[in-house]
Amino acid sequence: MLLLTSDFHLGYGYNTEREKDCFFVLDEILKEQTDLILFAGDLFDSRVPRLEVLAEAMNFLSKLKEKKSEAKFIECDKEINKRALHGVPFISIYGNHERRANLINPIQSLEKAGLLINLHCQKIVFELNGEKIAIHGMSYVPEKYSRDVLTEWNPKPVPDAKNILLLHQNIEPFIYSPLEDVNLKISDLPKGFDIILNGHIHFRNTVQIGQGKLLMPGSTIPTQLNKKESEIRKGYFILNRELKFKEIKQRDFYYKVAERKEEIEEFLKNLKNSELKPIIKIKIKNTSRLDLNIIEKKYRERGILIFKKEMERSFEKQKTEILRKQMSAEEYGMKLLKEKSKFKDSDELLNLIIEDDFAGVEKLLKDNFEEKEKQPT
Ligand SMILES: [Mn+2]
Repeated sequence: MLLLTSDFHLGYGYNTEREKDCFFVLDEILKEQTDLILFAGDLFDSRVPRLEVLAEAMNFLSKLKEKKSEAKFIECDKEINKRALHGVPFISIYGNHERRANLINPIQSLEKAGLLINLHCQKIVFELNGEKIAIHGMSYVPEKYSRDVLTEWNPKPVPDAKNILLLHQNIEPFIYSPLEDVNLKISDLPKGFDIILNGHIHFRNTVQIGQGKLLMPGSTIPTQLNKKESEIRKGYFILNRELKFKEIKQRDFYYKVAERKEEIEEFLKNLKNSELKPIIKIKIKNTSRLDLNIIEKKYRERGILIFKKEMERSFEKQKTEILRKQMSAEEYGMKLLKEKSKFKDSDELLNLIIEDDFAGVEKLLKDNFEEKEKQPT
């Protein structure tokens, strides 16, 4: 049996009421009798996850090593740490939330410890119950390069095998947010794969393409908190003879558009009780002037309340906001430093800061800013 999943976003909601929610999926998966786990990117919510979050991920991956799997390793077109094959192998690509150009990312760190296998324009082949399973994977590349990188790699299905391709990209018409770039179209996808498992898209979807399926399992917790996410339950896919979706433990999530205070209170009063406090997002129409603090205080035991005032914002401003949200602090810092200063070594400076290299930072800044003072006397 194969387990197909994506976008755990471990670490999402840190320091909020929801900070433990991202870990629900790990317990659920550990209860499954699976032979292989295929993961399509964004294991973490951040490129440099907190140690608390990393510890949960490592604990999960090492528990997989104690479980039984019938999958037998045949070959991989890169050298792998054989320890990663113990127990239930976790075959992964990294997503946009992990990618760190030219720096080791958290998925690659876990790979070094033999806790998972990461693919980037590579494939790995197993045998399971007399059938060959070939897993091909391309980790996230910036959208403007996605088609070129995929075309150049040109993955070919292995004959007489079940072929699964892991991706983490926008694929038109499936786009994470309408403000993001998209370069790949369904027609660009390579032919002959039984399943293309695509991460990045946080709402679940399945599309038949030719003989195969484009499968987007969605994130395992709601992160976008939009209407679409409120309509689709979270979970993962299991592939035995048939493909089956399994819902995981999660909070109910309601998305409500309202204008008047009475309308909001009516809605909140009539919510059905549930074991976990639900997430309630209320979008307030432009025209209303409400004291949301009062409503929040009165109903905070009913649910995790998120209010959003509908405002008129320019497309450009929205785009900047979205871009900002998707960038890590490091990417955003890099962008601002480049745009707003003439400091030529901004990339290096940020890398040194991220690496916590005190001496390096000091030297770089001294070399750049103290030159004038050092002139011969
Ligand atoms: Mn994601």
